[in-house]
Order: sequence, then C-alpha cells, then structure tokens
Amino acid sequence: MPEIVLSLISHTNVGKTALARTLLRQDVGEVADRAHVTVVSEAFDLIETEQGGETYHAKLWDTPGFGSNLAKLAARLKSSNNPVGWILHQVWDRVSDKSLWCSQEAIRNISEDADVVIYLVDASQSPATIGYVDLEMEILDWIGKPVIVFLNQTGKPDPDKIISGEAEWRSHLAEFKIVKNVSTLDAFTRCWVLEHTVLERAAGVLDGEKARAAQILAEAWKARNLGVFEQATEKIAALMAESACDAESLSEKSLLEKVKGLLRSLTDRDPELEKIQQTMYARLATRTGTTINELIELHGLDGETAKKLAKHSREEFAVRRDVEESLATAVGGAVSGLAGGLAADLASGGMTFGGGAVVGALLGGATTYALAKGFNLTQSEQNSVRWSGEHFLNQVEFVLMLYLGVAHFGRGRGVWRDPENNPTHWESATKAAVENHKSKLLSAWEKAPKRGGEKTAAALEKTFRDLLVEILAGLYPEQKSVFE
Ligand SMILES: Nc1nc2c(ncn2[C@@H]2O[C@H](COP(=O)(O)OP(=O)(O)OP(=O)(O)O)[C@@H](O)[C@H]2O)c(=O)[nH]1
Ligand SMILES: [Mg+2]
Repeated sequence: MPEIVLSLISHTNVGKTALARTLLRQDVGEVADRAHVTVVSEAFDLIETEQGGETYHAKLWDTPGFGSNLAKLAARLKSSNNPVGWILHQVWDRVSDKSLWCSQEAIRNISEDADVVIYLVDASQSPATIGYVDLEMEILDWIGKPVIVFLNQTGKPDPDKIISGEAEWRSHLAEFKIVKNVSTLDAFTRCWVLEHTVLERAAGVLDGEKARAAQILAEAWKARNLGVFEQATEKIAALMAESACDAESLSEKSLLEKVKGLLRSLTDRDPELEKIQQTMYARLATRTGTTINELIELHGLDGETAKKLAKHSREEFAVRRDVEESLATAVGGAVSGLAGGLAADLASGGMTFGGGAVVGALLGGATTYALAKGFNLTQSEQNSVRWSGEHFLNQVEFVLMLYLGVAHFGRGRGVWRDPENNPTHWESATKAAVENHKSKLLSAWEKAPKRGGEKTAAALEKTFRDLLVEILAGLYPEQKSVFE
C-alpha cells in the first residue's frame, strides 16, 4: 500500500499535539502548557483513499518535543563524525534526563520513520530571539529528511501579520537547505481550507511514487473537507429558508390599531407585536443554535449545548433590535411613502407587515379605516408579520460570521466557544459578499412565503455556496482551487 509518513517535530511546548488534534479531529494525546507533555511518539492514521485499485495512506506521528539540553548537545556535537548515531546510542533516563530522552525519541522517529518532517515554530516569537531554532535545524540537517515549516500560535487570523511572520521566518531559515517551505497552519485558528497544504507541501518535497501518493492524498483531503463544506452550506440555506418563511398571524383588529399606533408614534410599543417579536426571536435563536451545533459536529468539533448557543443568538439579535429601534427614532417624523414603510419595518424590530409596501402606503396618507379593513379582507393571508428583508440580511451576515467561527476553530483549541472578537476583516469580507448577493437573497426572501421552506432552501443553496466561496476564496486567495 503506498504510504507517506509525516512527523510532527518541534521544540517542546510549541503545539504539535494541538495541531495533531486539529488535523485528526480527535483529542489524541495530552495538550498542556509545559515542557515535555508528550513523552513517546505515537502514530495516527491521517487519511486513506482508494485510487486505481490502490489504497493510499498517510500517517501522522506526534512526537516528544526537543528539549533545551539538546541544543547544548548539538553545539558540542558539531564537529563529531556521526552526531545522530551518537545521540541514538546514548542511554538516558526517562525521568531524570527527560529533556534528552524526549529529544532522542523525536530524533529516532525522524531517522527511522519519517518521509517528511513537519517542523512547527511558535510564531508569537521572533526567530532571532529563539536560540534553539538554529541548533535544532542543524540536527534536522544531519538527519537529512526534507523539512516543511509551519508557523503555529499565530493568534487571530490576520493576513498582514501572517505574511510578515512568514517572511521573517523564511529569511531566517533560508540558510538551511533542508527547509523546503515555510507557511502557516495555526492549530487554534487555521481555516479548514488550509489543511490539505500539509500533504500538498509534502508532495512538493518528495519524489516519484511518494510524491504522487502525497498529491493523491492531498486531493482526497480537499474532497473530504469540500464534502463538509457542501453539507454546511445546505444547513445554512435551510436555516435561512426557515427564517424567510417564518411568520406570525396578527389579529385583524390589532393590525388597524398598529397602523394607527405607528402613525401616532414610531416608537410606541405594542403588546401584541412585542409578544410576536419575542416568539419569533426565540424561534430564530433556537433554530440558529441547532444549526450551529450541527455545523460544529460536521467540522469534527465538540460544542456547547444548543441551549447555551440559543441564548447567545438571542442576545445577539436583541442587540441588533435595539439598534433598529434607535434607527426608527432617528427616522422619526418622516412618515410618508417609502420612508414610512422603512420606518414601520424598523419600529417593529426587524419585522415587516405582511405587505410592507402596503403599510408604507397606508402611512403615506391612505389611512382610512375602510382601506385598512379592505387590506385585511382581501389580503387575509398577509395579515401577519414576518422578518423584514433588511433583518433577513442581518441574519445572513450573523450566520455567515458564525460559520467562519466554526470553519476556523481547530479542535486542538478545545471545546468550541462563541466567536468573540472575530477578526474585523471577516466582517468586512462578509458584508461585501452579502452586498454582492443581496438581490438574490432578497428575491428568495420575497418569494419564500409562496414557495415554502423546501423550495426556498433549494433556491438559497447556490447563493450561499457562492457567498461562502467568495468569502473564503477572498480570505485565502491561494486556496481558490479547493472549490473547483
Ligand atoms: N494560542 C495558541 N496556543 C497553542 C497553539 N497550539 C498549541 N498551543 C498551546 O501551546 C501549549 C503546548 O501545546 P502542545 O500541543 O501540548 O505542545 P507540544 O508541542 O505537543 O508539546 P510537548 O508534547 O510537550 O513537546 C498548550 O498550552 C496549547 O494550548 C496555537 O496554535 N495557538
Ligand atoms: Mg505534545
């Protein structure tokens, strides 16, 4: 069976086990903020795929980290004939010489098992300030297996910081011919679109059959992640279809009252509307929570309970509602025509009357009881409230941001948490993409009550796929091919 073997190697405590967890979607080994947590090398199945009657397999080793004593040893062994052989023949005590024992374990793993060394560096530190890096590189050079370097611990995804961090490390490591590549794969904040690069870069440094196997496995990794992506877009489309269809009936009398009430003051609170709003927000929050939990599971993460998430979503939407109410106040007296329709939408906290434009017209002057009554009679199906188009778009943005939170959350970071402090460029990328697809989104929203949930979801699927591809390909331009 064609197999490629990758070994995760680094100075201790840089994050090998955390990255193994992220890639494997499993809580393997132990992750802790201290030296030499992993003390024995362990192999895991990274991915397996069939092609042309052959089974291709990639194995990932998590190894103990190099200790600080190794660098000192390397300095001493520089002039030795066979430093690696010397190291491998030493007998160090696992407890009293833990640092050297762990280093020897890692060196043995590279020498005996690895096709490619994946060397991780802590990007939160400048290479010039870390004394051990050059000496560890010399040891890797003595062993002679190809090395690809990944920056870990980069923090929040920040393209400028990542580019400058990579450039700094690249230039620092340029003297080591054994280093074939430097890029970024943060165990905590990587996006899934980057994961296959581990295999792709390995293919780039291997030859012949091994290179071919690594490329086949990289393609299989992409395909698997793309499958998850397609399922995620379906779930998001289904969620938003439900939102577009969600409605609550209004009592006939109260519609008239509300029209009159809105004429009196845009900021009046109406008990029935308040109740409806609460019901619809609660439904929206529960649905969103359920969908996000499904996305978390799809991405191989463990998450919070739907209940807790639902609470978060409710708070998030409640905040948006306040914003809308203050906007309504600002719109104030401009109660005519279109502005009236807009204000009515805003004043009702993101919901619009079954025929927002009709209410706008009513507010614009045709406010006789007869007309309102006529509206109720002739358009009884519309005697209800639903989310306004504007609010629907807000919901879309909110859900896309939550998706990005899931797509970037590496399992090595632990249990999925609400994405607080998302990078600002995610928000601008999301807003821009929603703006680009606004007419399609609004058209689906407009048609939703007649089409029903299923057809709306089907219509929205392509739009959400296009939206997410635009966002992800914009954030990771080099990974556009993942979606092809
Ligand atoms: N912020 C951040 N912290 C990380 C990342 N990866 C790992 N860590 C943290 O770094 C510490 C060490 O992580 P491990 O995965 O145990 O590191 P290791 O390289 O396997 O360490 P040893 O097995 O002890 O050599 C832990 O506290 C992790 O939570 C990362 O990408 N970002
Ligand atoms: Mg470890």
